[in-house]
Amino acid sequence: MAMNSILNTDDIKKALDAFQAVDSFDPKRFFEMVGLKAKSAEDVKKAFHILDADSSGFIEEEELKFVFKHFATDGRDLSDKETKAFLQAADKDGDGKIGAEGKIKQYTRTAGASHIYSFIYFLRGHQWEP
Ligand SMILES: [Ca+2]
Repeated sequence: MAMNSILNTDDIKKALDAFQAVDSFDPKRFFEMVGLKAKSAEDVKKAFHILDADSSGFIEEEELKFVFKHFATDGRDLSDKETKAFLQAADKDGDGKIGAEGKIKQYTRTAGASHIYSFIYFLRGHQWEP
């Protein structure tokens, strides 16, 4: 599965072009531009699984670095600075990876859902509601 099966190819291209300059990456803006922010929980879940390349259930720092590669084979690597900023923006409980986050983890456990919803939370800025 590739991102272009979920997202519009033109949107992907526009977003990649917008953040072509090193240290210009804005993760929230990027995911908004590629159209992922407006996608259904089901599609965001698919995107999460693509970004979680080793299927660990988390998106780790190493996977964040290569986030553009999942959108285009010639996408540039993120700089260390961008990778750290990305991680900080989405890693609410500071465990060094994006996945089950503190309160959200508790909430999703109760709801019987999975950590993927913390990614949705990151994208949309509010709690995922079942
Ligand atoms: Ca992973």
